[in-house]
Amino acid sequence: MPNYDSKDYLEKMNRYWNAANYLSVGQLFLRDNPLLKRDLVADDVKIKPIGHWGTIASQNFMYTHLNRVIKKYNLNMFYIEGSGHGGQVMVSNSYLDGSYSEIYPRISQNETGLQRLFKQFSFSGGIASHAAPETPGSMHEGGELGYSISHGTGAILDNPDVIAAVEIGDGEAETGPLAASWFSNKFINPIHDGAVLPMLNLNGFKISNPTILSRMSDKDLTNYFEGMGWKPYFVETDGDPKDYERVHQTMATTMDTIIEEIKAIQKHARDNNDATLPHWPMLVLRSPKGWTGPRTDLDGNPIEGSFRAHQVPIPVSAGDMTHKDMLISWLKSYHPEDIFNQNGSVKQEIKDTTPDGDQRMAMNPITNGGIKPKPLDMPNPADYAVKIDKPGDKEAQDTEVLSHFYTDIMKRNPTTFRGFGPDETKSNRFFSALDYGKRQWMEPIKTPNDENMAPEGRIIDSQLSEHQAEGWLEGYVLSGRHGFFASYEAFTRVIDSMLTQHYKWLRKASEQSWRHDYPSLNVMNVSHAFQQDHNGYTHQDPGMIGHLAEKGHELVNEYVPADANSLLAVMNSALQTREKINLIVASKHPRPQWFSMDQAEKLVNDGLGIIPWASNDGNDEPDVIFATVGTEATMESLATIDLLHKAFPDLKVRFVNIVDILKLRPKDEDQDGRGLTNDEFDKYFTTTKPVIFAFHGFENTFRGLVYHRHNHNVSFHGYRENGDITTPFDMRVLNELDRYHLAKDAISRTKFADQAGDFTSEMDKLLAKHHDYIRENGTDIPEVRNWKWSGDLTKNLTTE
Ligand SMILES: Cc1ncc(C[n+]2csc(CCOP(=O)(O)OP(=O)(O)O)c2C)c(N)n1
Repeated sequence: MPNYDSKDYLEKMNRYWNAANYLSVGQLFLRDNPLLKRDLVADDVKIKPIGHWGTIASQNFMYTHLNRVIKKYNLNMFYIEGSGHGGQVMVSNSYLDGSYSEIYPRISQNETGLQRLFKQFSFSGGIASHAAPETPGSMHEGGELGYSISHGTGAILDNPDVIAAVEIGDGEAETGPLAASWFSNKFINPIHDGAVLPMLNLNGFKISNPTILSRMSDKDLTNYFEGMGWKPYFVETDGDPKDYERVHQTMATTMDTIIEEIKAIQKHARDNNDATLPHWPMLVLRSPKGWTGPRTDLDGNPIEGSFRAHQVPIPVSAGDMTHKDMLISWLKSYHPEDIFNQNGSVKQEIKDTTPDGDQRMAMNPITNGGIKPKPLDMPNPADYAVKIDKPGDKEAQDTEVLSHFYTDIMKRNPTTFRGFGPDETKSNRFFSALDYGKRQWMEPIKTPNDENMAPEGRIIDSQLSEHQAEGWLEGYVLSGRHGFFASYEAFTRVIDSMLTQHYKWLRKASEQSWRHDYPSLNVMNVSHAFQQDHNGYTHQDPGMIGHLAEKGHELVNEYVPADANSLLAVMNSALQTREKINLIVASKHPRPQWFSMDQAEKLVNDGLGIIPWASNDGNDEPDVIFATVGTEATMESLATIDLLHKAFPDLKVRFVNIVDILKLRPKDEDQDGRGLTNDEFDKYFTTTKPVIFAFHGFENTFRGLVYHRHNHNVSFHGYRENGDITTPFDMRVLNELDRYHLAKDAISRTKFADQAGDFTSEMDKLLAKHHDYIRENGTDIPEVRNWKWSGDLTKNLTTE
């Protein structure tokens, strides 16, 4: 075994670091002549070098030292590249440890492979300029900054042997999500979970500004991080940043201390069953931006140690070779003759500093679908179903019913299923799951003031941060486990760009044949737009439906179940899907229950269905079709049918409930094959009959979904951006999603329109009564409060 502390070993590591830096600069500029064996000519250089230099050498330095501690301490570790845009880092290091060529044999370990490696970077038909799905060892989409610690934390939950080495840019550290994510340590259980090692790179600059943290003193930084529960260790390169030997020595000693401390924390906790919240160590590396690169630009301004190092620091390209000597001397400063053999392969003594097999960070299985991933062991959702004797007879809280299902999933899958949320699990009525699973919480627990808290909880919802909760879930599912994130509907908008980034990850990852797949990301929008009567307008926004629908891709599912059994059937399906973003809009307030478990399962399998007990059109074409999406839309439409049937007994009605709303999209439109064909659509909705489309969501989202269909006789009633603190029914009236507006609209579109004068006046009177009554009494009119589905419509029919 080598002496990892010897001068000789550190000297080899320095050569390895040089190699990684050489490869990274080569990727930025070159498309040929990778070993500079001949004079550098314009054709050897990219026409437009694109990429980032500033972050590279410091990250390569960290990677070099992580390789050392992995070998020295036999670690199971993976790397997250937080500051993004330094795409060469993980590529260069995985090339040096051989994994890149194993995954992409075209990029071979010789001069031809090097040439291809250089050319493909940030190049048409090539690879991204930041850590991406095509990057071996990455489980983190590095384009949008801010989520590195949350992703690392999600991945090490329930993975006690793993350390997430998370590099964080000092610019990235200024983002809201990253600043919030220092709190992740409050939720890491040293017995059952692994560890996160944050490595903050204070390189001093962002794109063109200094960074805030880098201008703070070590004392203030120490106070800050200690206050946040971390124990910071500083490694600084100032003095002479080129004094590499000293910096390697300091870094090696510091990394030893950090790893030994992590191990000691875990050993103590595990030997003594003591999960007391520790102060986990972290690294702060102060190094110049653009370290080891060109020192000044043509005007004498500093590049190294300045924002000028951020992207491409010197003006060399195929079109302008005037300063090619700057590039050549920069590349040669890494001594390629000490790195490469004559045929372009990397010298063995350099390769010897990297770990082997799956211990290479680029090959750690946690970053590629997880360590021994397994499907969930699912209970039967029918065991939790609400028994339906007569549709609408019973009320239930859909999420409360679902919670019992979740509880048993937790029991059957004690280390692979978790719930996440921003302090809303109780508000969203997941009572049973909280009672059984508890919230994971490592700070002191104060009973009876606290409730359902435990160091080994299965739900993490005790930080009020949508970014954190969703980011942890992403880390958890990208490392092969299962779960859900449940939040207020209006505030999942806070993380809509995170969902976009996750979507991009899934899309690109699915194009990589070597990547394993992942469990889906389940996002539950509870406390939704029509159940915010107590919080009002600020809490109403169903826009996530439109945001994700716009992707036009099968990677997104959107379910809006109308009752508890439909929600059970939806979650039973969603939790078993792979590589999707499942958006589920769920009701938490007591609402009438409609569908038997069999009906609910069929609705979810088919995506939508004609409901026989609410339709009297038999085999004929109806006079009007009610299409509904969601709890309130379904209840109001059924109430409308009751009103209409009483006034117009001959009116032929068809009632269609839609659960899987993207089924409405035309088959093969955009990149989505799941939708109904026109023939299928016409069977549900005819080509000419009026469709009163009542749904949960902005109207344009649904207009877009049915725009290309034959039937344009569709009237839309969705969320019209109207709201207030008011009564539950008034929330619907304000958006004309209530029974009285629906009834007026429906009848006016049928052959009974001419006879509808009295009926319409009656509806207006009821709306006026409602208006005055709620202002006087603060509750809904008795006609609404006491309404129950009559079933009169089908009383004399033989439908079930
Ligand atoms: C959320 C987000 N905002 C802005 C950007 C644009 N951007 C890319 S790199 C960068 C500066 C990053 O600085 P830092 O994290 O310190 O990284 P480094 O200095 O290591 O390059 C910015 C603002 C981004 N990628 N993501």
